[in-house]
Amino acid sequence: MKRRDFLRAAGGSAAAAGAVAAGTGTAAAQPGFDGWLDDTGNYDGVEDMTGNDEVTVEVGVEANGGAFGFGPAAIQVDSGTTVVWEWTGEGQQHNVVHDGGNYESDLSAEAGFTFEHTFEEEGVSKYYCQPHKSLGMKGVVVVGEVPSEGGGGEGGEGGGEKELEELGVPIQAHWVGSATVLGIVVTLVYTFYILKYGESPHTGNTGGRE
Ligand SMILES: [Cu+2]
Repeated sequence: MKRRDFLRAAGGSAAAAGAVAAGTGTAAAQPGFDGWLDDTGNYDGVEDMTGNDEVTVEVGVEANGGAFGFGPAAIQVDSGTTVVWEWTGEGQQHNVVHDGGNYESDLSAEAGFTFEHTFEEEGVSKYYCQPHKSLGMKGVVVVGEVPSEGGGGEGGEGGGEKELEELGVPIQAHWVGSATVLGIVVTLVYTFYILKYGESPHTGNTGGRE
């Protein structure tokens, strides 16, 4: 009887552990910029840097398998803001090249090297580092409003479904986390009662019910 109780308690713990594993999915509620940052390892959403005349983006932050990232990868600024890119000196030679030719820096590997551009026009400005573009060293400057998912192709009503999807992931993860805690507590309480009061008459007789 002791061994069966132990197995029951162990089974409960295993179920709880399974729930933990199922809850490790990550949410991706962030604009994709038409896939521009799909292979950019350090992109985790657009950083709001509005309200500043001048902001700084680091060139050569740890990302994409080395010091091959812009930090932050995506920023939001107001019209008229000057973005200053500052080289960390890590990851060999980098540059800042606009995808469209509006601005382009020199190549440099020097810590403290800077390049700046003032963004007047509202919109999304995509840029990359020429030597490490294929590794995912890319960035975005959003001037003004951050576009909705998909880059502006969808209207207000069509976007509703996407928003629900985005909300669904964190809610599910939260629910699984609560279920895990509940499962552990139930297992502990069950084990405590079995140890204290012994086996109840009905334990092990699960076949009798429908
Ligand atoms: Cu680079």
